[in-house]
Amino acid sequence: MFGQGQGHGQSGQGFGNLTDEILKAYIEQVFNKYDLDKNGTLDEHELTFFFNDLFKALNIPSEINKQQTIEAIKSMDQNSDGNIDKK
Ligand SMILES: [Ca+2]
Repeated sequence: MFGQGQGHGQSGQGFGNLTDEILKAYIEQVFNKYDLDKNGTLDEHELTFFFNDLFKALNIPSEINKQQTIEAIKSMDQNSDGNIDKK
């Protein structure tokens, strides 16, 4: 059929991996910046800083408080320990 070699370029499917790598690097940066006590998880205090910086970056004129952060953690927290783990 068509040449098998055509699928081995850096375009096409490779882009998905690239995006994943960028996302991982971004998460790593976020953790390095906001994990203030460097324990590998973001607690509600650290995440409040993260969300408020995110809103600023997105030009959303609102602030999140600690209670709202706790609610957000509940929806993201996979092992229910009150922290967001680096994945
Ligand atoms: Ca932490």
